[in-house]
Amino acid sequence: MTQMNLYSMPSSGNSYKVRLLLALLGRSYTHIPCEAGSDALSAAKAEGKAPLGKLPVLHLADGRVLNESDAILWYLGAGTNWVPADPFAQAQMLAWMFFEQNRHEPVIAVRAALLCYPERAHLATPERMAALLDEGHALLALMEDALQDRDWFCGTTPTIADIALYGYTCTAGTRGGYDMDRFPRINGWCARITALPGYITLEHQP
Ligand SMILES: N[C@@H](CCC(=O)N[C@@H](CS)C(=O)NCC(=O)O)C(=O)O
Repeated sequence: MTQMNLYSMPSSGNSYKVRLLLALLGRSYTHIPCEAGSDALSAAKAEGKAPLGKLPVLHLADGRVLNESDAILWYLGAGTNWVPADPFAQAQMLAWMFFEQNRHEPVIAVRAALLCYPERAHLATPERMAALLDEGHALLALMEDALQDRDWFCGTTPTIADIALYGYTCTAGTRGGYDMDRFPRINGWCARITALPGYITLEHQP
C-alpha cells in the first residue's frame, strides 16, 4: 500500500465530510466508492475493510485504519489551520462535532435518508417525519443563533467543525425537506464554505 485509501459512500454526508477536507487540503488518495446496497460495500465489509461496519474508513499508507468521520477529520486536520492550537478553541470545536454526531446527524441525516433511500421508505411514517422536521428545525435554529456574531462555528477561520456540520446541513433543504429560508445565516455560512479554494460538491467523485 503506497498511499491513503478512503472507503467512502458517494451519497453519504459522513463520507462527504472526509472527501471535502481531503480536497480542501489538496491531499491525494485513492477513493474506493461503496454505495449503499452495492456489491462494493458488501465486499469491503467481507474483506474486513470496514472494521466497525460503517463508512467512511481511512486506510493509511502504513496499514493503520481509522473509523468514524469526525475522528478522520481530526487526524487529517491535525497540524493544519483546520484545527486551532489553543486547547479551549479545540474543545469548542469538538463540542460542535459531538453536537453534530449526537444530535444533528441522527435527525437531519435520518430524515433525508428516509426520503432518499427507497428501501427505507416504509420507515417514514407521517408521525416520524413530522417529529424529525420539528426537531431538525430546532437544531438548525441553534446553529443559526451561533452564527449571529461570527462567520464560522469556532473563531475567525473555518475548522473541521464547520466541515462536520456542513456534511448534512448542505442538503438539509434539498434532501431532508427542511425550510432553509428560515436560516439566512446558515445559508451565508454554506456559501462561504462553497467559496473555499478546493471545495468539491457531494456529487463530485475523486
Ligand atoms: N458515526 C459514523 C457513522 C457512519 C455511518 O453511519 N455510515 C453509513 C453511511 S452514512 C454506512 O456506512 N452505512 C452502511 C451500512 O450500514 O451498511 C461516522 O460518522 O463515520
